[in-house]
Amino acid sequence: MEDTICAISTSMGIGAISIVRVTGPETVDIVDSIFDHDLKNASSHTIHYGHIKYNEEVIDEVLVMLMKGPKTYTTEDTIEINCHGGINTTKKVMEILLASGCRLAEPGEFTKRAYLNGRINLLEAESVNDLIIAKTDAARTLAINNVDGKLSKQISNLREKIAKILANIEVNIDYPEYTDELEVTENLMHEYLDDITKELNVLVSGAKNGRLIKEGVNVAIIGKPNVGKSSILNSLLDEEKAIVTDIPGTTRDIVEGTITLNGVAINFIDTAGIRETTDIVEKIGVDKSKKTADNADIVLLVLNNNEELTNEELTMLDKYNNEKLLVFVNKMDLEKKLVLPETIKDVIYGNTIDLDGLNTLKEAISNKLNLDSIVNKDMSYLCNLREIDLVNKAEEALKNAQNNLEAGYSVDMIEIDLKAAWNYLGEIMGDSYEGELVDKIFSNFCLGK
Ligand SMILES: Nc1nc2c(ncn2[C@@H]2O[C@H](COP(=O)(O)OP(=O)(O)O)[C@@H](O)[C@H]2O)c(=O)[nH]1
Ligand SMILES: [Mg+2]
Repeated sequence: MEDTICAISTSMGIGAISIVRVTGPETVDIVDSIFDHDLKNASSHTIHYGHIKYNEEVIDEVLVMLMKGPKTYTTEDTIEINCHGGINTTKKVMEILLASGCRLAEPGEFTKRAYLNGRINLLEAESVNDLIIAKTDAARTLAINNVDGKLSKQISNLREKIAKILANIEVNIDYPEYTDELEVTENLMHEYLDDITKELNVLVSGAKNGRLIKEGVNVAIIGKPNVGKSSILNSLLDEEKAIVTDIPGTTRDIVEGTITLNGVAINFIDTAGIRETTDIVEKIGVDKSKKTADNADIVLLVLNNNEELTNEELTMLDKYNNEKLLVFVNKMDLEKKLVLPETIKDVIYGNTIDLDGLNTLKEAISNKLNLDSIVNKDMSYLCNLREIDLVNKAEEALKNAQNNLEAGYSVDMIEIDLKAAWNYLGEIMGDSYEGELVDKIFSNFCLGK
């Protein structure tokens, strides 16, 4: 990293303070040249009050945080200038830095340097971004846990296990005369693979939770017209978001709104009532409703307690009667005419006038997603697609290893799949491969004895 970069780290708008950040080898020299106090001889991790000056003109009164490497975010010399907020001053300080030898940083370049300089791994770097974009409490907790390296540690431990097995196999092959080293028999290999698979499965299934916490959950509210879908959305959101009338077919386009349950974003999507119709606009709405339901994480089918079940509703019960269906029987304040098939399990009863019914609905959604147990202060799940793709590949490689072992291939053939799994897990954290594996092998065994 030859050059010195700078960027505005706070968001651009009117505010009391803006932070301009500088990092790289020339950091101290550059900032010293535009600051009216000596920074070159100052000790590290100190704060300096003074003025940014350019061509004898005072630009701003600032605080300069001087942090010399390696104990900095990027490990390089870093300075943060706390200048006055507001667009003009902040931009001016940036302009002066650029004119004095800094280069404008690319997005994420400070964190990229932290990674390339070995201070954090790729998983932790990605988690920094997750922390910045987190919209809910759960997403924030997950991100900060991942930044702190809990997940990295879990993955590193698993890789360590795989590396030990690989080392064992290598020693068996290359140094058969070392009889004191453990011989990897087929039985032992089965044991090893089962153990690793179990640990990997925890990561794979945890990733589902990670996605749910990071991205939130989509709940499609569907049902025939006039059962109270839009009323439910409005009551949940506590605002008149969707139009409610007693005219069937009022909702035609999708209306959405988000609430938080256990710190997780739950996005409710109100849809047009599903029915046969010749109205072209309503028909498009009905098609959209069906698509929304197909793509949703949870389908909330609303029925009217005051009406008998229709064939169309039976079809919907049938179609979504799997993991993702929740049935809400609305209008319980009216006379009961609805009879539900006994096979339908997850049913909540209520009305949109009385809040209790909706609290039960919220609870049912939380239970269905298991939010109570998956959201906790110690959680650590993979949640980025790049990472999840790699953990799935690692799982695939392990399955191959299992299959090949069962098919009677020799243990050293299994080594190829194990190596692949080890590599994929390493890629999650951006580790380099062969060299590290070689080092590992020889650090585990005292072959020179
Ligand atoms: N009695 C009663 N009427 C309700 C209830 N929920 C909604 N409604 C009424 O049912 C009609 C249709 O409601 P709406 O939310 O527009 O239904 P949608 O077509 O399914 O979106 C409106 O007149 C609502 O006021 C309820 O729990 N009890
Ligand atoms: Mg509606």
